[in-house]
Amino acid sequence: MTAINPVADYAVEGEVAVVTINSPPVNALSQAVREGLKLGVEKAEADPAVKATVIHCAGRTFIAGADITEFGKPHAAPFLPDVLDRIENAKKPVVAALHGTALGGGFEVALTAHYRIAVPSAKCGLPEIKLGLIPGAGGTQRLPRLVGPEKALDVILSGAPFGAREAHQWGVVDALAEEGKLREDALAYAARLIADKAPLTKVRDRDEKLAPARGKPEIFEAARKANARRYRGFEAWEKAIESVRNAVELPFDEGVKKEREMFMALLGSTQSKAQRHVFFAERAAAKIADIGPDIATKPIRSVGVIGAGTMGGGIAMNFLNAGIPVTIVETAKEALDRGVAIIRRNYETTAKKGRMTMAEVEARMARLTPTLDFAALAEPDLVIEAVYENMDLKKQIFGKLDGIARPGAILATNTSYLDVDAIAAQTKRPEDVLGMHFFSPANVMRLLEIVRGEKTSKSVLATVAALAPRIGKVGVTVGVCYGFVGNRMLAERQREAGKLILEGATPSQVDKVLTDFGLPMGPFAMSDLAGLDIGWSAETSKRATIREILCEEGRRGQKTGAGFYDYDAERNAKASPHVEAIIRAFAAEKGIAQREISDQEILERLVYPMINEGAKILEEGKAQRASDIDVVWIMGYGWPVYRGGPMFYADTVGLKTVLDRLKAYQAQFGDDFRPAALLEKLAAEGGSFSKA
Ligand code: T1G
Repeated sequence: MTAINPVADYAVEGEVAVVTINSPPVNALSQAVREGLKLGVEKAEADPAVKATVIHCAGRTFIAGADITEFGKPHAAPFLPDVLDRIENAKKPVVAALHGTALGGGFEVALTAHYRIAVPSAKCGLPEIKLGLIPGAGGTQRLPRLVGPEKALDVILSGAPFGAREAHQWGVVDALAEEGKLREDALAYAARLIADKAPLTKVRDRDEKLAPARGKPEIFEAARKANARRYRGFEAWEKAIESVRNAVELPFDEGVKKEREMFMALLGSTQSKAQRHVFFAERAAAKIADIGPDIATKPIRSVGVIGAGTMGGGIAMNFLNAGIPVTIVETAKEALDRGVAIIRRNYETTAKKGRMTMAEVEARMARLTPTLDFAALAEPDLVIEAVYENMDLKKQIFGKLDGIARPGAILATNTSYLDVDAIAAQTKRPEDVLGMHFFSPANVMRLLEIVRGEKTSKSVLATVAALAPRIGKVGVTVGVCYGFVGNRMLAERQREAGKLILEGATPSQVDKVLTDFGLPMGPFAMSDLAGLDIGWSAETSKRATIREILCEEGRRGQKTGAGFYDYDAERNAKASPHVEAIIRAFAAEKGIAQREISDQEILERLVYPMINEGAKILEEGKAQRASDIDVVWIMGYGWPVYRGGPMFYADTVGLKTVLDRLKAYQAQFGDDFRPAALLEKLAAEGGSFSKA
């Protein structure tokens, strides 16, 4: 065994050379890895004793793609296309031995080998679309030559990995190794290739899967139709379709050249920079400054949920899905039965869509123990309170829970806004108390705001942070303040939205500005969905706001068929002239001048105060880093990933621009727009949030 460079070594066993890449954590195609591959294959080519070469990787996975940390930095030779040429034009068969996740450029390396062997647990894939890219090293040209354009389009447009067994059926992988015996089976496979004088088949020369697709533009139209909704606002997906079409219609070298051009253009695009930012932001969010691997975590073997309403039921499902038994507690049988029935119905709906078997539905339901007996909460390692947003009730529950939950149990509140420290103070164990703020629908939205109380112990925090990925959530640790991070910023937007419709904009215009921006829905559609009557009471209502007027008229949102919008039986929204008249009359009563308001002003007045609030959140230390705020908004509210999150977006607009616009609005509308000190500072320094 000789070292080729710090991340690659070379050995010869019999007549087979083995080039081993070892570059933790995922053998990404850094400059050193590219160099190791190139020199290793060249060494094998020059070695007369060698008749075939195996490329494989040490550690957890075969090459998992280009090194995303290198993007945007000056690229050093050898460049990936040159490395791939060396492999594909080798005079001796090259075998790629796959384990773990052979993704992106890693899978493209494998596609330039003459043969591929994989362990059954291995996965392949081209996830570049998730980074706002298309495969940039031949993936859009070689994969269609193995599986045909339709399947290649599925793989490239979904970005989803596929397993080795499937790859073997598709002819992408030529042989399956025994689990845990990849190296030896790859060597044996290479030896057989030598013995059989196996041909040096290049994927690039194969045409049998392309020929039937020639002259069939409908293949690409179908792909466009099937993906238009999902990729609304994104750029890369249409380039991916174009590039696969080139594979069918153009000679290989021309197709690869065009692929590279499109890839390089996307690499420099704001959308791809945003999506790469989010890739790292999601991983950074899991890192808590003062919580190292030395902090012991507690076992979470069972969970209690207080409240079987929409949130309690959704929260319970997350744990049932992760195989963790749940005891769900209600005060009334009817509410308990209803909550359990909704959980079952959700699972059965998933099963009807073929995404779960009925056996799995029953297995999950078997892990659920519904009860009216609060004392049952003496058992679980974690108890999550999910009753409605009323501080007195939450305090009363935690006081009671303190006397029932077993010592060392973690006590969490799902509150969306309220003071977690005040709730913790109701117990004799505030160190065991924190917030676990799920986002509705709790079994779908990936965000979990982990609200760190003043007295929350490091062990409790570390335990819940480690639990988040186990239940399919991205945990973001936030500080105690009204609305924490997401809802505190949302309040800024809701306030401005309410003012804009009194000044002349309509609910539809305001909502459309945000849906055009890429959000799934605007503030008024969102209010109708949630229900206008949250926190409203007929007793105290006095037509003081548009919302009160609508609630008093029975227009309480989608659930009543009318709110800001009118809804048909399928809950399709339509602008309501009646609501428009209410708004105009209300504004006239208040003496608010009406005017045409531009979409740009609406966008700035909705988004810039959110950014400004984000700056204050950072100043106050209620979020660890700006990218955490981006993760909150992408995972919790559907902020378009191709815009990177509110703070990343501010950097792309330019902090000086944001500051100037806030100052202009402050002069016109007052101190709701007063710029945060951090924003002033960064703008003055020409700085950015992502580098703050
Ligand atoms: N580059 C750099 N670092 C990477 C990386 C990559 N491609 N993939 C992962 N990491 C880091 C990650 O930041 C984390 O670091 C650690 O590895 C573990 O990752 C030419 C141009 C491979 C399935 O998109 O999907 O090839 O936080 O926490 O959950 O056409 O990482 O520990 O410091 O995610 O076990 C295409 C992206 C690139 C794959 C492992 N490839 N990675 O998941 O661990 S573009 C990808 C993943 C490309 C070509 C184009 C996952 C994983 P740290 P992790 P995991």
